[in-house]
Amino acid sequence: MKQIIGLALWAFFGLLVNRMDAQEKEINKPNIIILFADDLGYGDLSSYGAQDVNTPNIDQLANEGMRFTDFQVASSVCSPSRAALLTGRYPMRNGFPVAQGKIDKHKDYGLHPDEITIADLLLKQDYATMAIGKWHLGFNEGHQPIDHGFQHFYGLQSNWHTSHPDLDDVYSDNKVVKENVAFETLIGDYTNKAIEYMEENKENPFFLYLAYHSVHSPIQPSKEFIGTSKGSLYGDYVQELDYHVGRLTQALAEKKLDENTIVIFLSDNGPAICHFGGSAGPLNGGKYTTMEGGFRIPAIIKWKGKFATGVNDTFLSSMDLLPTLASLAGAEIPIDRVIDGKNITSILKTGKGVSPHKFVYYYNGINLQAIRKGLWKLHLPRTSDDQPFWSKNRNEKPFEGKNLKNIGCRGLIALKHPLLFNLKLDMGELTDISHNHPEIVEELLKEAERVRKELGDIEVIGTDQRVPPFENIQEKI
Ligand SMILES: [Ca+2]
Repeated sequence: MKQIIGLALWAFFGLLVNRMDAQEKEINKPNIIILFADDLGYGDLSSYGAQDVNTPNIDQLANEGMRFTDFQVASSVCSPSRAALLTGRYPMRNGFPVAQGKIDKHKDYGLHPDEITIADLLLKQDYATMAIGKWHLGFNEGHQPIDHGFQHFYGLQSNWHTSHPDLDDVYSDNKVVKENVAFETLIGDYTNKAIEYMEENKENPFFLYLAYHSVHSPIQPSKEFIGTSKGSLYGDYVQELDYHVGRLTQALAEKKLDENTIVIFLSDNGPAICHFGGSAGPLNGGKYTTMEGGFRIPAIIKWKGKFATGVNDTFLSSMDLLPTLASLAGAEIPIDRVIDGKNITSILKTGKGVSPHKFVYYYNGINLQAIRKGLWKLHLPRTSDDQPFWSKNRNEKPFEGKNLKNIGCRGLIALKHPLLFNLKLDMGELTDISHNHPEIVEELLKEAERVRKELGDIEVIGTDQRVPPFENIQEKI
């Protein structure tokens, strides 16, 4: 009898310990919020040196978390940057190298069903998952957020626009719930939804991907924000974004969720300076270009009490988020494919460590235009014809190696010879030093040849390239 009681007690305590282990694991799975701004430039926030705007809420996030000075996205236009963040893979690899339009040509173009997203991985770890805001990775069934690991979606399929009847309609999951919405109402609506979602899921781990339209065109802040900045309407628009980020971080603190929530704030690409304004700060070029102004973005990561704080200069990529977040949530990182991002958990925890990236590639559309290795960046020769539709300018004369200051927002459209920059000394890419370092030029040109074979280029299909389902990939029509 004693033996039986002993066994029963042993089994009972065993179960109790198992249950406590399970609960412990649940508690340790952090909530994850990615706040993805649109077209916000490297110099658009006061914490990144902006003088004519005041962004106290995002600055506070930077003060309480880690602010990165060399964080890159994988494309300088919306859709490919988003595809790379969500899959941890270069746009050439995941099949989404050009921005998507509501055009007949792109009707079958969407994030491929075989791609694995951060949401897919976290959903398997029992996370609640939701995308709010701008999707821009496919219009049709099979390509929606709910087809890519998000249990719920609330937002627009693409950029807000009145040029097509569907582009100003709000979707909930895959159904239209509001038609012809006024643009200015979206940012508050999204923030309300996000706060509701946090409340509903405060007892379980959740992943919220909140992709604001701000500060993409139309530069149209709500009327309460007009005239609030020292800058233009664009500055007001940035301040409106800051206000809503503040509402979210405040709600997190009020719900006592901030100790178990990782908040990641970043932009999808640089500012559309030529068209709408914005600032890339000390960087050259902006959106649509492979200069640093297109690819290097403001990025802040905070996990109260768990991650290091301060300013970090390590060269990192938005593609690193997939393996990092997967590892923090206890998810398996896919091994049946190349994941270009690296697990940067130890850098986030300690604030120390070197970049895990040996080489990083800058594609504009399907054209390989630059390669980076550490502090070195080599721009590769190209013609205007090699450029995707957003960068073509057939009247542009090839750049001859002078007046890099004057290339402005258009970037280097045509280039006859490679240009080499030392980004540590010259983050503005103003002084070509290719003649002083022929060995670096040679090494990077050799790597360009290698990666073309793997990821593709103009007229080269790569061995690990997913090709979009339409002809003349770089053309709009
Ligand atoms: Ca964008």
